[in-house]
Amino acid sequence: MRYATSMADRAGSHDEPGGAIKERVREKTKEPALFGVVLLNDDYTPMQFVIDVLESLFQKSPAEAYRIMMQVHVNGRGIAGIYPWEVAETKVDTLQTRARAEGHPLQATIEDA
Ligand code: TYC
Repeated sequence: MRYATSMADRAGSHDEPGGAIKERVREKTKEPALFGVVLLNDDYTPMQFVIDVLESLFQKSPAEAYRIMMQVHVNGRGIAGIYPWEVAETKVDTLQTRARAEGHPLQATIEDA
C-alpha cells in the first residue's frame, strides 16, 4: 500500500499539514477470476448443432468446434471456453435458450478454470 490524497478523509480530523489527505490505494492489479464453460453430453442433441454453437457462440474454428464436440461426445464433457464469471453465465444462458428453442436438451455448466 501507499498513500495518496483525496476528499475521502475530510470529514474527520485526519487532515495532513498542508491539506494532504491519506488514502489507501491498491498498487497490484488483480486479474478477474476465470471460469470454464463445460459442455455436457446427451444422447439427443445433434452433433451439428453443438458444432454450430461452438462456432457462433464460442468463436471456435470449424476444426476446433468438431474436436470439442467429439471430446464431449466421447468423454461426456469438454470445455467450450474460459471467461470471467458474468460472461460465462451469459454464454450458458444463450446456449440453453438456443438449444431449447430447437428442442435439444444440451446442457452446460460453469466450473473454476
Ligand atoms: N451425443 C450426441 C449425439 O450423439 C452429440 C453431442 C455432443 C451432444 C456434444 C451433446 O455436448 C454434446 N448426437
